[in-house]
Amino acid sequence: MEHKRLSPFPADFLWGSASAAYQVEGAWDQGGKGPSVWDNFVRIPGKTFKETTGDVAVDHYHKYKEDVALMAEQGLKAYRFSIAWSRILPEGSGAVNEEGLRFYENLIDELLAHQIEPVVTLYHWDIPQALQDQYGGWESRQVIADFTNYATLVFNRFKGKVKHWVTLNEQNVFISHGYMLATHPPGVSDPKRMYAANHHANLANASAIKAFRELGVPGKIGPSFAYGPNYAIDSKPENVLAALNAEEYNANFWMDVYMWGEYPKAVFTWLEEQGWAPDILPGDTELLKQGAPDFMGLNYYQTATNAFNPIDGVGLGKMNTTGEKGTTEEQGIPGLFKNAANPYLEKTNWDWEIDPTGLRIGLRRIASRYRVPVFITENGLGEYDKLTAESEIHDDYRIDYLRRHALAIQEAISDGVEMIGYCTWSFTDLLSWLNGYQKRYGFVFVDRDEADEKDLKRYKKDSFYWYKKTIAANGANL
Ligand code: BGP
Repeated sequence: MEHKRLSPFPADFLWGSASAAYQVEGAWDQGGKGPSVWDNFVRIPGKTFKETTGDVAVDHYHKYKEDVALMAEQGLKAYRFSIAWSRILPEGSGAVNEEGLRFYENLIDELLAHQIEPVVTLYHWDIPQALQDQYGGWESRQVIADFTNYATLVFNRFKGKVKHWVTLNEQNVFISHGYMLATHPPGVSDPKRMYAANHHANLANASAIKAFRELGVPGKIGPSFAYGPNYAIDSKPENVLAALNAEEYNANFWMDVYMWGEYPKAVFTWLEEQGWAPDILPGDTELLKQGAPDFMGLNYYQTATNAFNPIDGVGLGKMNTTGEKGTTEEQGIPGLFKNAANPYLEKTNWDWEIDPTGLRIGLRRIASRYRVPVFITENGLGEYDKLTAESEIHDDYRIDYLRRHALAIQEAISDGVEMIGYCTWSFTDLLSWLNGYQKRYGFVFVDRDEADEKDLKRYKKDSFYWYKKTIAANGANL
């Protein structure tokens, strides 16, 4: 279906950009902040690329005014950032750290003073270490009440100023990396524990949304989900079935629960067979259904292409965290599906397939299945960038990536998908959890690397100016 004429972006479309507390703030032990699980995890040898940490990150905690000034210069309409739970509640629950609340209040006020809408993520992976120590974090049902208490505190403090709220960022990623791949904290590899923790995260998400409504907070709330739409490698029926398995297992398994409060039947049956199904207690389904989001937040980076995988086939594989193209290992779920290279798509140096049409497909699938507006809360290109002798960064590859993805959004809008906005990942360069500082995403280059914090000076990349023009034209220049 090719549109001859594209519909324009809505007049109030939020052209934005995003970050997460641990990846930008630094000041990990300042301002009364308690440690989060990431503060400890990065100190375990071999866990991150070249042992990088977010101790200093890009020092946004101290440089936020400078960063907001750059956002204002670009004409950004929205800035998505996350609140570090342990800056507000150093112990996870109990005593409130007013200094932490004040930092975010200052940031929000600074944004509003420049007509930039703050989009607040409540949780971007940094659960307080105190809760991990006390009861195993997401593995205990106690986390539902504690997360709701934290969310309520933040809602009450910032209601009226913040109109779009994100509950959990990429639950599918922090749960699978934390409890299956062991590449994120708490570094566990145990499917039974993973599905239990995941169920608690679902309940915490629903409970926070329910509280949001009960408090009468004006605005909209939803989770941000890392969705990579699945394709079959070809039309061989067993490969098409593998792609369906992947879509149900990797996507519907989360989004159906957010929207409908129920797990997809086939996946749940499979989990029961393995002995891994979470315990669904009386009242759980009711709570999940009461916590249906107002929008689906979509973090889109790539699609996945799938093929048949026999019962004794390939399992978990290593990711490319070095930027050496072609080092991603083959992976899948035996008996369900495996991933295969898509012959039609180019890859980044970290082996992420570049697929703007996949974004249109993903938007269409979400809109048709769930009938809610979509807010793209992340999309971007992680690449090596070079600061020239003239202090410029010629990231035409990033402009090309973002332009094609923005066009795919416009096509989806023309298809009838209701869109709230587009937050690119990321505004400044920042720490990539497992890939250090060399995998850059920003419109603004930050001069530091793994070995040396240097002066953390900010430099506008070519993409900065491109996005500025795009925002000014409300996307009419794509
Ligand atoms: C998403 C996360 C972000 C960010 C991004 C890029 O999964 O929500 O926090 O890191 O991916 O990923 P990476 O840094 O691994 O390249």
